[in-house]
Amino acid sequence: MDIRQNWTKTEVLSLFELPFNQLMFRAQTAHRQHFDPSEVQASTLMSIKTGACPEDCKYCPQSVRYDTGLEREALVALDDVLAAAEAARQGGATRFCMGAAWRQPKDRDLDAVIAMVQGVRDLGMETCLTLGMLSRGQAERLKDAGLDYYNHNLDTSPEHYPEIISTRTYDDRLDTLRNVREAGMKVCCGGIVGMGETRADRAGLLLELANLPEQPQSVPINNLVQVPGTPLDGTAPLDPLEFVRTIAVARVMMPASVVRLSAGRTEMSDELQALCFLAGANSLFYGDKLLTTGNPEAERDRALLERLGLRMSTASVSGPVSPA
Ligand code: SAM
Ligand code: DTB
Ligand code: SF4
Repeated sequence: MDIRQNWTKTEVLSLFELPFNQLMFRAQTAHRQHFDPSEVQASTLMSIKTGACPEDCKYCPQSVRYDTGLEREALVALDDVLAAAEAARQGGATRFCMGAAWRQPKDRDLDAVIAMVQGVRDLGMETCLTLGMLSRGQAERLKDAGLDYYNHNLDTSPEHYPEIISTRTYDDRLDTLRNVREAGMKVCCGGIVGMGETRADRAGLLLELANLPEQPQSVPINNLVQVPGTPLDGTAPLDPLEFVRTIAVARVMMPASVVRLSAGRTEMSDELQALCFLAGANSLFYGDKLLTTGNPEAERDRALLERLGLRMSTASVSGPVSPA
């Protein structure tokens, strides 16, 4: 297998520095060794508990510390979750991802969330949760309930991290990822770019992800959605071609992982998204909303995929396939 988990920062930076066409070729080559390059996996997100989060993540509209005008909502009722999941399934999504603005779930919260996981599974969809930190016991409860994926992002490089979040450490995040992994669930773990970080920080994030004891099965790359009221609103936007490079380097370093073109697509042209797919992205969030902010309308995404000759996978993305 060509999966390496001993990358050095120098190597990662040299990937970023490749001439654009060379980098795209490397990414395409890696992509085709593990996946059908015409297939894209679609996940739909739902916020099951919104706002009033005690953490201070500077990008996030849901932190209680920033006045973003967001209305807080208690845990959503099971029937509403299942109705949204069924609509997502009918629209073509294969995975339903439920997010809660918690630092860490309370054990009694998990009872309600587990009923949601079981209900969504019964619809025939893959399930994903993102609830904040998890203890080993909580991870095991979710695994036993049949949860497929747990999303917990590293967000940025260890060096840049203290600029972004002070209420939980990088090591806290690594602990949660270990708990999820050791409980036997699939890990969805990525980060955010466009937060004023340097290229070395983007390289540092990808280095951490690729060198984890097991590479995450799913790697969401988010472009910061700037929300008025959050400290990062007004940050100078990232050069779009640097965003494409970040996707391509992620693809080269984590060739067997599904790389998701995640938040920030509303602000992207079709052409930029096409470059991201060319760079090896093979998943997206599908549906008019992310958690609290907008996402391209499903109709626009269907049209984009059709224009590009890409198809949504009907199960989890298949791979590996022989090069086309
Ligand atoms: N509270 C849980 C946590 O932080 O782990 C789960 C929900 S949290 C909203 C999930 C992820 O969304 C964050 O880790 C972050 O990477 C991403 N996110 C939040 N706000 C964002 C924004 N404005 N732009 C891009 N990504 C964002
Ligand atoms: C991830 O990496 N991106 C998603 C999902 N995992 C949970 C969340 C994006 C949130 C964007 C801001 C919002 O809509 O609140
Ligand atoms: Fe809370 Fe998650 Fe937002 Fe951080 S990213 S403030 S933990 S909801």
